[in-house]
Amino acid sequence: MSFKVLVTRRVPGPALDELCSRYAVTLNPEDRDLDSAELDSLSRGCSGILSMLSDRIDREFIAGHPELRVVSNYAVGYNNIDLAAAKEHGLIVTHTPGVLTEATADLAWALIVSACRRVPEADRYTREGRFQGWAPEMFLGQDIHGRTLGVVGLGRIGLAVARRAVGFGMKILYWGRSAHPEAEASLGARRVELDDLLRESDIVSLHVPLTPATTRLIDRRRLGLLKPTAVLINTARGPVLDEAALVEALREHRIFAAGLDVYEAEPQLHPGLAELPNVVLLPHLGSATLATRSRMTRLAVDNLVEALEGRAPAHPVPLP
Ligand code: 8YV
Repeated sequence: MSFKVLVTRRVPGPALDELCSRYAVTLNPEDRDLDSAELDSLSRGCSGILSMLSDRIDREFIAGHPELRVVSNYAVGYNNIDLAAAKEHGLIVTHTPGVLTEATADLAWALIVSACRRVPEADRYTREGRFQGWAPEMFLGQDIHGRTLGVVGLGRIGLAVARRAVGFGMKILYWGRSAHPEAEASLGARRVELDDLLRESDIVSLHVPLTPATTRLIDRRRLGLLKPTAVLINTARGPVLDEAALVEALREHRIFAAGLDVYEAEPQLHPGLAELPNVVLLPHLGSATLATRSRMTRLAVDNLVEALEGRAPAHPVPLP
């Protein structure tokens, strides 16, 4: 049976072509997000949507599209979807966990190394022709090896980040809803209270999903607990962190540096953030490798097809 399906952005990999040959697919031809009016009109009569995390699938949208049976989100996160409304309307929601874990952990480490060793700052300096010779105090950074990594949220991605820290001879602290005896045994990770993790860690990396409980988890008070030499990394979701308070902390050198892949009002940056030299800024690249994004396409397409064909998709989002 053929279904009407909307794909809100072109995604890499052969699975998209398979979807297009199977169903009546409307594919956003432009390299930009759909605005809410476009999303609304292009979704008319669709049974399925392959959505991006930038598409707001809120209560009003869900209520306005009663024919919709499945939203297959092209991301592990699903904070763009109103799950309570999905449940009320019998809508199936799926996501793409697992396949992007390692790529996102790699990117968190790219930010750790870049922020600790001031890589982008030094790169700019060199290409601007300002390198006049080696100097003993030029671009002094923070050691990574042998220091303490604090992982906030030891889920799939947090654990992959922690595993990499073993190669750097780091001590690992973690904070999370539940204990992880396996990580404690194999990585020597120690579970601590969040405030203690912030006080004791040299590098703090955020890996919690965005929920009401984690919104502004790292607020002004908690930022104040970090060491003046600390480096803070966020590859999770922007609103987990108070970006205005972070700008102040960086400007006043109350922490050493930060590395961000996500922002509170993405794609906007908090005023002043881009002017600071002690922050590394990336445009939400967590899973951005061709292989990973192609695997995400495979998963998102399979989830969509399974749900539309009346079978259980492999990666449903549990509804509240
Ligand atoms: C992406 C992500 O970079 O999966 C997520 O939740 O944030 C990352 O994989 C992006 O979401 C791709 O849509």
